[in-house]
Amino acid sequence: FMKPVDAAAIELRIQRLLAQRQQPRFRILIVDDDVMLAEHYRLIIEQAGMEAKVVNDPTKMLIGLQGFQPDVILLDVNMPDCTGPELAQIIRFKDEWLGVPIVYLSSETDSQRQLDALVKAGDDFISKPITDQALAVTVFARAQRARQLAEMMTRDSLTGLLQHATVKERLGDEIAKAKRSKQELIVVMLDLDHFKRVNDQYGHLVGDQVISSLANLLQQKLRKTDVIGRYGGEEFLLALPDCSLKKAKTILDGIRESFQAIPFSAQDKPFQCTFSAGLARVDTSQSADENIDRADQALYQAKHNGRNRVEL
Ligand code: GH3
Ligand code: MG
Ligand code: MG
Ligand code: MG
Repeated sequence: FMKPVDAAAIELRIQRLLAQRQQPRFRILIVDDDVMLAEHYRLIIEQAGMEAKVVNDPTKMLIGLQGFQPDVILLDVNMPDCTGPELAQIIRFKDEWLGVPIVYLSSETDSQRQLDALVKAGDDFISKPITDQALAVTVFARAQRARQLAEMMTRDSLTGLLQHATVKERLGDEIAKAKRSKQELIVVMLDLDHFKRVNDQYGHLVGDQVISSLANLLQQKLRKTDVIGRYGGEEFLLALPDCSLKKAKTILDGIRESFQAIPFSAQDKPFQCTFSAGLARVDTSQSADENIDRADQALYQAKHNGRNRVEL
């Protein structure tokens, strides 16, 4: 009864979409005890330009999840040893998988049992038979939505930079990487100078524009591998991998000079804005917080020494 996979047209469209957005391919975890069927789904999904991983033994699903980080889980309902809804409940217990959409794909036609499955855990129910094209498009749409939401959670809405918790997490990752590679890693705390005055004189909206401008400048001037986050209101946290203290100081001084040269204006009055920054070389035996703390102390020195400065 299996039709040949006919997804070439979708694949082209989806590949083009992905290329435009420059994001990694969507990852789909297929959990189904039927080996032939699971392979068929895998083929459809791979031909539509997504990555697929198959788990046939439901008790091995958690192992399948490890390291794969799926964007969508396609879950069979009726399996030996463990049912789909039972698996879905287990997945939902783990914080790290909380946001991953679970889509049942089953020939279960009893609508009460379909509802029971969704009430237990899960997000959607695809009833078979379904065309290859509809399956590919449904999975793709789900994955795209999940990525958008995940992206929204990690980004600050004003600047598009990583938000507080995410940038700290990423700093932790970079510290682990630096420990392995034995490369130097620099952490930077950056804070706008006398920013209360900007808000008081020109209003909060203008203040927001200044914050966005600095965020844009940081993204322009730093490398793709550098980590840039909005740590607090007008505070930024940076992690610069494979960088010496001396080089980081030169880079930050360059950004500092570019920033103070930006001609802001409000109420027909031109004004300038500056920031201070504190740098610290990461000690990989210390936690992210301890390293941030040392950058913060250097920032305090920069403020103390007159602002519009970068201190080590
Ligand atoms: P300092 O040079 O010592 O840092 O002086 P400061 O005035 O910048 O002092 P501080 O860092 O303590 O104050 C930060 C101010 O930034 C307070 C708050 O009104 C403002 N601020 C914080 N977040 C935002 C934001 O998202 N938008 C705007 N417009 N202002 C903000
Ligand atoms: Mg089955
Ligand atoms: Mg501040
Ligand atoms: Mg400030």
